[in-house]
Amino acid sequence: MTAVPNPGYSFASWSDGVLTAARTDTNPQANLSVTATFAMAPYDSWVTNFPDITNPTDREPAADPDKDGLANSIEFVTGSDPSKPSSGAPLKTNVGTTHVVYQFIRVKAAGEAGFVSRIELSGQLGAASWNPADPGAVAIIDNGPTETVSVTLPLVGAGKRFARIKVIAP
Ligand SMILES: [Ca+2]
Repeated sequence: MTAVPNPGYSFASWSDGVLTAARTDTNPQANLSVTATFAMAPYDSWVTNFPDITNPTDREPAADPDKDGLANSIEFVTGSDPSKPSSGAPLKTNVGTTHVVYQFIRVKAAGEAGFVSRIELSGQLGAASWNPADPGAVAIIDNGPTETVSVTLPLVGAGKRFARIKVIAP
């Protein structure tokens, strides 16, 4: 038999300790009664913290029910409240004399749930012009439950540079 989770859940374990969702019990000598336990997926568990978001489509990762320009997936990754407009952008910019640093803090559990997040750069904001920062410019500091992601780049002369947080939901 196989334990099949509902959407938003994943199989956790059987009550007798078997850890694979699919199992075959051969030659049982007595009646066998086992129960499957399911765990809510991290994103779905997180979104239940915000009961004000009642419309199911507003609970999707790509939705932005508080209309602050940050999709739920970004609010999940950066740990903000998707039901109240966020004050201030999660991506911070610090301009020094020779370099600029772009930085955001992300929740490690969101990465473990398969939400890939990174800083992307563009010279002219066109939809196809965004590229991930060069890995050599990226630094990640472990803060325990969160990580600080930084991209440090030399200041450009007269050119413009734009930066954004990109989150790819699983
Ligand atoms: Ca939002």
